Amino acid sequence: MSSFEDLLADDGRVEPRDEMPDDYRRTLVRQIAQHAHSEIIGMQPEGNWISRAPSLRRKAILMAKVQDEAGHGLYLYAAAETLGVDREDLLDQLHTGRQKYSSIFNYPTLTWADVGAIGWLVDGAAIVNQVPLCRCSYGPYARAMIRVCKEESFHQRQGFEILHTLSHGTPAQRAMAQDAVDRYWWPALMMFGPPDADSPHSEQSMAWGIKRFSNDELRQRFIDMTVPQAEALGLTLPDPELRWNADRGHYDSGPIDFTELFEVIKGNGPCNAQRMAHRVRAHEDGAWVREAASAYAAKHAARTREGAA
Ligand code: BYC
Repeated sequence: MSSFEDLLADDGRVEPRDEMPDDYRRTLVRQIAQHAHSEIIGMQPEGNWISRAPSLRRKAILMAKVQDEAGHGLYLYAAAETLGVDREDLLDQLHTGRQKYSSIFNYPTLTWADVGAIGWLVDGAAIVNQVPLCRCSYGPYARAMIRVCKEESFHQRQGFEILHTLSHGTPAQRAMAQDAVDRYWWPALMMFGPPDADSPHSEQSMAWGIKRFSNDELRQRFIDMTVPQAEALGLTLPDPELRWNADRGHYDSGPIDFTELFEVIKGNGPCNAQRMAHRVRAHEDGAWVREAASAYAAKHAARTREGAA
C-alpha cells in the first residue's frame, strides 16, 4: 500500500506536501474551487438587500453575514492554493464558465423575507453538507470548514429569526415569509446535488474520504432537521407528500424536479447571466485594489530585505 492509502485507511489527514494521486488532487481542486466560487457569488443575492434592510440592526447583521461569505471564499481559495493552483486562474475559470458554483445562487431575492429564507434554508443546507467536510481527508480543506461551519450556524439562526419575526407579524408579513419558503424549498433541496444514482463523482469521492455521506443521505438529513423547524415557525413546506415514516425513522417527501437543477447548472437559471456579469464587472473594478496590494507587498518586502542587509 502507498503511504496515501495507509493514511486514508487510518483516517489520517493528507497534507499539501504528502504524495497523492493526481485524480485526488484534481477532484479536490474542482470541489474546493466550486465551493469558493459559491461563497463569493453567494454574496450577491443578499447584497441586493443591504441598502433596503428594514432597520439599522438588520442592516448591520446582513453586512456582517455577507462579509463572512467573502471570508469563506478567502479561506477556500487559500485551501485550493495549497494544491498548487493559482487563485487568479481559478477566478478566470469561473468567469469563463469552465468551473461551476452552487445552483442556489441563480435564484432572485424578491422580498426581504428571501433573506430570511436564504439564512434558514440555504445556510441550513450548507451546514448539513459542510459539517462532514470538517472530517474531509484533505487537511487544509477540513480545517477551513471548521470556522466556516461555526459562522454558517450563526447565519442559519439569523435567517430563522427573520422568518420568525415575519411569521408572527402582520398578515402581509406572514404571507411574505410563506412565499419566500415556497420559492426556496425545492432549490435548497437541489443544493445537495443530483440523486446518488446520477452522481458521477460520489463513489470515488467517498472512497477517498472527501465526501463522508452521499448526496441523498445529506438531503434526507436536512429534510428531517427542517420539518420540525418549519412547525416552530408556523410555516408550511410546499410538499404535500411530506410525512413522518415511523418504519424508516425519516420524513418521506415528494419527487424533486432534477431537470430544473440540470438546467440551472447548464446556465439557464433565472439569474445565471446576471450573477456572472456582476462578478466579472466587480473583478474588473477591483483591479486597482489588487495592483495597490501587490505594490505595497513588494515595497514591504524590499524594506525588510534592506533592513536585514
Ligand atoms: N450546483 O457527482 P456530483 C454556501 C455538479 S456555498 C451546481 O454529485 P460532487 C453558501 C457537480 O459539481 C454552497 N453544480 O458532484 C454561500 C458536478 O459537476 P462537475 C456550496 C452542482 O462534487 C453563501 C455534477 O454536478 N457548497 O453554502 O461529488 C451564502 C455532478 O454532481 C450542484 C459546496 O460547494 C449544485 N447544487 O457533489 C450561503 C460544498 N450539485 O464538477 C451559503 C462542497 C452538483 O463534474 N461541495 N453539481 O462539472 C460538495 O459537497 C459537492 O461538490 C456537491 C456535489 C455535493 C455540491
